[in-house]
Amino acid sequence: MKPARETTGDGRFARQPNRFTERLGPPEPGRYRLYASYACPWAQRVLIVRRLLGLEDLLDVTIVDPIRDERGWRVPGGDPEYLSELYLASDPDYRGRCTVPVIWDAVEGRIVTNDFPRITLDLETSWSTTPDLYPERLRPEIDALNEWLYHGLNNAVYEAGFARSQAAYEEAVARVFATLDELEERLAAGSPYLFGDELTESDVRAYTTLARFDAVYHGHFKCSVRRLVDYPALWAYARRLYAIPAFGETTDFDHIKRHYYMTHPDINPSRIVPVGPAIDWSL
Ligand SMILES: N[C@@H](CCC(=O)N[C@@H](CS)C(=O)NCC(=O)O)C(=O)O
Repeated sequence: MKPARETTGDGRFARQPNRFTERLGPPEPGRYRLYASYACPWAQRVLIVRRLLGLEDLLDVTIVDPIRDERGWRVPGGDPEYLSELYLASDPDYRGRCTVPVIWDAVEGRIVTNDFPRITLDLETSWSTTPDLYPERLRPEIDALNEWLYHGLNNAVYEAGFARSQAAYEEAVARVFATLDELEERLAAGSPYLFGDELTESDVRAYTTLARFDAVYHGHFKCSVRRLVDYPALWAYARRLYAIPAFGETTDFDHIKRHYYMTHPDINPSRIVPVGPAIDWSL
């Protein structure tokens, strides 16, 4: 993290805006490449949706090395060597963090988008609607739930972990657990997914944070009031999603743990990666 630029006066983490926000055009084989990390919850969303929609032949993927150093994400195989080269090729004045997920246009030789909340929605509406992960009749409700999930869970765990004051940390943690409590209640009513029997974009967004919760957010980001496994309905829901290949096969706990524990030296200066937790994700 780059705390100085993204920390407010009262110690809150304020995420940088997304620099590249162009909408994705229609698919063209060989043209677009996704750069993603298995460690990153925002990038895993795109990996899940790509797989659910069967877009493997339309959207190429490069998985970056999970360990980031001061030069940022490294690309195994070395073309380019660092993700930052793509950012600078697209905008030589770019000074922000060079983040995944990002979509590269190989025809024009530039980044189209690193606007993570928009990428999956574009794939779901312009690339394939089978299955329909963003059904038109549910869009207002999905959008509202996604906003709530972002502020209460997806981004709130980062706000807890990257807080630079006790007050900012405590406020974020309270939001995280209020959100988990409410999700537990919603799922305890008996539906398999957040919108009943239909798997939607909201499930993808909830999942990538839940999958990391006990492995890294509980310890590394100090979201330690309760664990995911302490919530019966939520834990069953997370495992139900994990059992779907698009979710389970893009979940790499080794990348997740090594990335978080080895890449934020101000939070974990020893860079030692915990051995546990021993959790059985099978149904
Ligand atoms: N694009 C968003 C979210 C994506 C994001 O934060 N990705 C992280 C990984 S989870 C990343 O690539 N970080 C690179 C860095 O901090 O240098 C942002 O700029 O904050």
